[in-house]
Amino acid sequence: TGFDLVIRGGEIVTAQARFSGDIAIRDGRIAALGSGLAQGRKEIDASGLLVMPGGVDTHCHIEQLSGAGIMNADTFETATRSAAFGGTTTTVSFAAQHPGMSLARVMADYTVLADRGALIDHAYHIIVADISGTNLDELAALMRAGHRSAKIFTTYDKVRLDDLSILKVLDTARDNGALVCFHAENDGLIRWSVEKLLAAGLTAPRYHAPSHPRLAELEALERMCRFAEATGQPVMLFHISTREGVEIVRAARGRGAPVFAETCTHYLFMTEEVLDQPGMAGAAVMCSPPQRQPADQEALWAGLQRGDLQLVTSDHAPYRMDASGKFANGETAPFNRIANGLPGLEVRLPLMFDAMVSKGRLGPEKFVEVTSTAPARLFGLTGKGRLDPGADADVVLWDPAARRVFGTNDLHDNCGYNPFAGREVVGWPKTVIARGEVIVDEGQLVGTPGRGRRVVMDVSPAMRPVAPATWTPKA
Ligand code: DUC
Ligand code: ZN
Ligand code: ZN
Ligand code: ZN
Repeated sequence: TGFDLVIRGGEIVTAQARFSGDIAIRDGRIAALGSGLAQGRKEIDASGLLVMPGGVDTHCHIEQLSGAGIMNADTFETATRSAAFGGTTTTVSFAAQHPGMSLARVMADYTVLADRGALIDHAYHIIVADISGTNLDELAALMRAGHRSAKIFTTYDKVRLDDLSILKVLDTARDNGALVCFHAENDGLIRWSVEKLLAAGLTAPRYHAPSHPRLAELEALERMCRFAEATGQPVMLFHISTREGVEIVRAARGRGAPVFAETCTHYLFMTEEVLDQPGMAGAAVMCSPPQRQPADQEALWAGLQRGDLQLVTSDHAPYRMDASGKFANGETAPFNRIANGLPGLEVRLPLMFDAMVSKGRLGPEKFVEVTSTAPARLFGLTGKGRLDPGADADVVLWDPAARRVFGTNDLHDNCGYNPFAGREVVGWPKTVIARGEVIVDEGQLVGTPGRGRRVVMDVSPAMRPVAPATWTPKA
């Protein structure tokens, strides 16, 4: 009955509190917290370190074919390795349906990929792009089997759903217990903007920003909030990038609509100017929605502080700067034919820690809350994101004084560049423990790819439907 591992003398930080003490681990779970705990078979001296739950990144694209048919640069092995080096111990990536595919089949295919390569525990969002045939029944069955998150696009050819299909997916989630996540941008406004820019000969990467106007985000966010209200089904609005977007979410939540929302690292730490680089260099940081203005960044931070936004994810979507990725449609492709996304799994926690703890913005408990505890709680990842006895022993030992300047190609994914090169952060993960096993130690990989397990999502409080605002049929 002894402890397998005792992490001794660190400063333990959870979403609720901070205190000096020891953490004991047995059979891959937290067994005890306290001071002067009994000797473990293995001991780690954590003096001078923060001891926190490992990061939970509930929005990342891994080994996924994009709607445009371009493959991510990462496999589960390279993506989860990168995550672990950055202190993240759980990912939720996408099982992506394309029209014509059966949802059950899609999930089976991604499961094979993750089982082969994942270094850390993982779950999936089911991208629903086609509800024909038996797909809604398959979706219901997957949800009941613990795949309790669906993801819908309101834009992008091939993968976007029309309003009626969206409402049917919301009904299916409501009946079975799940969250429905959205990439919410108005498709027509984007296409209309793209056409005008191309007609004017404006094709450089920086025109990606005006091609995804703020109003496209606002229209679709508002519509999805109204759908949540109409059906009573909880929704998660991905990657809020604008000040007005925060206001829409805040107003919806104020009306009692079951709406949750995230922002991503690159909206907090980059503005639209990053796209304006010589030649095609801006392609490296192109994502949708695009980065916005400094005033939007302030509004996003304020939204996090107030709780209008509950979490910060990476939207890790790696494409190499070559013909396999960003330039699959040619080295001088117009902005609308360049793969969208940037790597973020490894940099998310260091950037957020530097801003929130080292620079003092919102503090360490809130850092743990928005990067680990809240994502785990909302998505029903019951054993993750916390350090209470019984929780999975996913723990990061963080050196708050370590200083690092990001290099041009220093990440452990397969993307080939670091979009934050040159930026200094204070604070770095020293030792990363997953289910009681050290997987990264002092910059060395120790864990074995494939050791990660699928996390079954429980029905979380956030998934519980509220009364729909629309009529219900009367007998
Ligand atoms: N935007 C998305 O919506 N998904 C992947 C990458 C991106 O930039
Ligand atoms: Zn697995
Ligand atoms: Zn998206
Ligand atoms: Zn995404």
